[in-house]
Amino acid sequence: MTSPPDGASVKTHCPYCALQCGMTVTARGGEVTIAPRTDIPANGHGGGALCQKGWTAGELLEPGARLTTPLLYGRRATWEKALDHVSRSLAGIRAAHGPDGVAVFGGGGLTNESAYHLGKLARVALGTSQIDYNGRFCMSSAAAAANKAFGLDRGLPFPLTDLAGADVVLLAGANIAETMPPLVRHLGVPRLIVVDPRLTPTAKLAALHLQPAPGTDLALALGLLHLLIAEGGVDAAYVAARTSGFDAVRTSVASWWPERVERITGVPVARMRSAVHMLKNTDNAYILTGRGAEQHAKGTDTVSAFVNLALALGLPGTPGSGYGCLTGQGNGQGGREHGQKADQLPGYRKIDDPAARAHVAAVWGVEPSALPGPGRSAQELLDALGTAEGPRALLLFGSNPVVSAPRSGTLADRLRRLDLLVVADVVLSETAALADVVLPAAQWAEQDGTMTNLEGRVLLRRRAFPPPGEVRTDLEIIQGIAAGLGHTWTASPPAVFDELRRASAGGIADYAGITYDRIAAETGVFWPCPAENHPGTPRPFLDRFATPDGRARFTPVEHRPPAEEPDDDYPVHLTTGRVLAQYQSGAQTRRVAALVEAAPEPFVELHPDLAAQLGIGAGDLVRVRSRRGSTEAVASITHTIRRDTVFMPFHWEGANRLTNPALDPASRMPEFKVCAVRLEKVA
Ligand SMILES: Nc1nc2c(c(=O)[nH]1)N[C@H]1C(S)=C(S)[C@@H](COP(=O)(O)OP(=O)(O)OC[C@H]3O[C@@H](n4cnc5c(=O)[nH]c(N)nc54)[C@H](O)[C@@H]3O)O[C@H]1N2
Ligand SMILES: Nc1nc2c(c(=O)[nH]1)N[C@H]1C(S)=C(S)[C@@H](COP(=O)(O)OP(=O)(O)OC[C@H]3O[C@@H](n4cnc5c(=O)[nH]c(N)nc54)[C@H](O)[C@@H]3O)O[C@H]1N2
Ligand code: SF4
Ligand SMILES: [Mo]
Repeated sequence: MTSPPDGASVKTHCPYCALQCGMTVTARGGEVTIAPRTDIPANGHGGGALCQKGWTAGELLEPGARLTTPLLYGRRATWEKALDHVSRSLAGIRAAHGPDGVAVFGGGGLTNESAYHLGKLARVALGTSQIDYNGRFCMSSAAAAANKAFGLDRGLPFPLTDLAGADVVLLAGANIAETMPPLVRHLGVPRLIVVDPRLTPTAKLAALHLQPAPGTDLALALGLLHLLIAEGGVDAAYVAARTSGFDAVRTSVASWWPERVERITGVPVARMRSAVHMLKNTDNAYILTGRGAEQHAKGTDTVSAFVNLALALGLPGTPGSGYGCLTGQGNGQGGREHGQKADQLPGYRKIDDPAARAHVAAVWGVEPSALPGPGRSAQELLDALGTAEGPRALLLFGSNPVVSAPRSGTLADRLRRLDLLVVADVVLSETAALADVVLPAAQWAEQDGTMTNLEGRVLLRRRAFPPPGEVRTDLEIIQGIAAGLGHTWTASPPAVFDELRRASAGGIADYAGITYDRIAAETGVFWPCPAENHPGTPRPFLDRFATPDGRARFTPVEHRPPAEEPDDDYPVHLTTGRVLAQYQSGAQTRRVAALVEAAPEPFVELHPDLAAQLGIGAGDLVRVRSRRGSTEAVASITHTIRRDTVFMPFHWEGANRLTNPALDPASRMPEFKVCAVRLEKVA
């Protein structure tokens, strides 16, 4: 890969979230300047915005915080030595335990090319079924519900710019003012309905705030649909023409009368009625879900309940309205399409579909029978590591599960029990610090590749300058590991992308017609795009849904309580999430000075009444304990949270020692958003 000359400005995209705001990166004599692009719609209606994380992203590129050489058992090593150790260990583990003795874990921040090659590394070079990725912790419940309802999972099945025409937007469990600030600009002046147990900065913008107890959105959505039906607000013509299964859903919500829902959720009936009135009295409404509604052991059913509401209102596939999931990670959308998921092959194909296996095997030049079947989901995979039946080795790219996985207190022990842990990362994350072999990876502005943002728009990240030290790109690292296993693969992003296009051709997420040149010329191309003369598909559901009969499916679902409810020992709900200035496990943002200044330390948000009851004052150090572990955090006392609930961000190691790994049966999503805790002031 060549780099542009010193001082040249390169058009690329932000290293962080799924909005993938456009930015120009200019390096002059080692100084990096970042500016927002105006040609990329994501940056806000009219263009030009970045959040604080985006503005300060240049600091990530400074060598100080970076890994610059491979580490072998904590010592600097050459690539040759490190890769030689990896291939010899892998050979031994495979000989002793079979191909499933080796596991691979990927990330939704990797480029499409890297995610695709990581899947191929697992299925072809290692022959293992044991691959999954952190997207399982992210939008997997929304994906499962969208696949059921629409036959296709594209976070937003419409361009962001459509939201400018919205009159009413219901945001269920999304705090976009902190997690995707430029998205707020897309909303024009709609009337917002925000569903969140906290009065977040987003809820403060809302015309109506519904403040349910964590883990009760499903009951709330059933209650809203009950009211909509009772008030004659169902779009009967749409339901007849474009959907199937409404009768069963109508019957199933009949017993969800509003007073019952108020008892479960704590949301007053009058507020539910207001929400229904706002939604039914407009032709331009959107329902959008975020992690607050989704990260539950019933997340899939909860999203199905919101989709049912959207379908009854006639929103999906109707111009000027819709349902969407706000995908989170930079390549959270593309990362779930190209084969790093346990049950998937490239193009969003199913790994147990014989036709899908035949197509992908032909592209990979292997027999379909040589491809492994589905493996364990992320949390089940992490739980199996180091056990008698589980994998003995893990290759981990682009995730920091020691901080971000639920019940994280036991994970470090399991990782230590492995025969081999290899981590490819940009920095020495908490997880990398436990690795036998650490491989220094290039990051966003140092490598070319494509990213698919939350709209399903395939974008191009460009290399602005070469990586420091001996750092290699993920594709080069995968190439090196594959070579040790006897495979000669390219590490050239366009060449890998061309292969991905062929592997995805004819699949649900069809990239066959997308090229780097086209993306650059058109500022992104929406999938599916089956041919180079195909315009791409910004709104896939306008004429029909991707189900066999073209109709969207209503799914009857029932409310149930969270896996763990407060009791005498653990009397308070804990919910977790994000703050504006930190990103995810914090591996990157805890190394950026301005962001550390803005959000320096772990805290726990609690209501003044609860604080008074527990004798806790603002700024006190508090021990928070659950059945799985305990951690300490500074008390932040605020009226914006329910009395029965506390909130902790998960950007620091600690919050996830408390969380409950109860899994959703369909998506295998852990219940990050609700568990039971008790709090005490640290003396
Ligand atoms: N600043 C920042 N931005 C980010 C990220 C980041 O780490 N930091 N990460 C990116 C990623 S990967 C993702 S997935 C997105 C996530 O984006 P969001 O979904 O907006 O983020 P969260 O803070 O996880 O959750 C949103 C809200 O859910 C609420 N909530 C908690 N429990 C419940 C519940 O039971 N029901 C409801 N309705 N709400 C509940 C929380 O109070 C919180 O305000 O953000 C992306 N953008
Ligand atoms: N309690 C609680 N836990 C949660 C959540 C929650 O709401 N509450 N949210 C969940 C969600 S939605 C998500 S998405 C996960 C995310 O959690 P993680 O998977 O831990 O995500 P990151 O912290 O983004 O980790 C990405 C890692 O990859 C590295 N990296 C960055 N760029 C590259 C690259 O190009 N190549 C390589 N090889 N490495 C790179 C970064 O330095 C970092 O160490 O956390 C989940 N955990
Ligand atoms: S909103 Fe997301 S993509 Fe945009 S600058 Fe902030 S972190 Fe980057
Ligand atoms: Mo996420």
